[in-house]
Amino acid sequence: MAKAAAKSAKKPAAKAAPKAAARPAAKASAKAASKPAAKAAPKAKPAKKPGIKLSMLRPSVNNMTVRVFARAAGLDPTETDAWGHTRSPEFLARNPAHLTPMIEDKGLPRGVLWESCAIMQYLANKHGLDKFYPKAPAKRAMIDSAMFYLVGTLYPYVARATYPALSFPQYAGEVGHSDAHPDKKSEAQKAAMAAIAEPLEVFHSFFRDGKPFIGGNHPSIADIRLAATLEFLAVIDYALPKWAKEYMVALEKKLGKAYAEPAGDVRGYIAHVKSQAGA
Ligand SMILES: N[C@@H](CCC(=O)N[C@@H](CS)C(=O)NCC(=O)O)C(=O)O
Repeated sequence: MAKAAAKSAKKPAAKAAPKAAARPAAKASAKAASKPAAKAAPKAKPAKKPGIKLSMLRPSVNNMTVRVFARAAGLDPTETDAWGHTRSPEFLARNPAHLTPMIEDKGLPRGVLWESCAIMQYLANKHGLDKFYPKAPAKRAMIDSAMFYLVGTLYPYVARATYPALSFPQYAGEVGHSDAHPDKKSEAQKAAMAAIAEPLEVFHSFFRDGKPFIGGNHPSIADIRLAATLEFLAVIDYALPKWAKEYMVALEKKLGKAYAEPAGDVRGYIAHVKSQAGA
């Protein structure tokens, strides 16, 4: 992954000043002056969800998944860019898998957690975010099935098809990682690209099953995981089916800035590698 792209990623916009500061002070009425001031009960503030500490890499869709979820769920992530640090002794001491996204949380037995889907499941469980991860066992099982199917089947195809174009390291034991002839590597990449269509259709026909999202009318954590994954396909100009394009637009519309901001980092990186390839 190019450092330049990671560095050039935009900073989150400065937070708007709290509303209360902008309000004019309430005028003291004559009535209030004559009565002993009954103290107004302080307005109950909606409980603020605690922020999360997230180590991440901006160009990665695995990371984008958790970055989108954290924002959409109002978890106010404090993000640390782990670019160039994932294999440092300090990082490895906490996370021997050297993988991001990684959250830190005192409640966890080992203090940290990696794997995008496990992180979303944990945070949804911890904060009761049933909207993103339904509690009902059968509904929840469908979300889990969609996510495991994505990580176990769709993502490896997406990685084999896109990583060469993204200049990401490929997995040991695969043609793309070997010293095979470039023609063989290109053949393997094309085969992976062709294989994407089948699992993609399964998400549409089976998991969505006529609903706007896998989660129904509201996007679930499986939807965030799927849409983020599909972002990578732009690097190979993959011709997404119409439903998938509309699905991604609908998800972004529903989640707004929570989706657009982390997606902007991935899209920025893709634009960067494409411009390098065209140069
Ligand atoms: N299945 C994992 C994949 C995580 C992953 O592959 N992370 C990569 C970035 S895309 C990483 O952190 N690599 C850094 C390294 O291996 O040192 C997930 O969904 O979180």
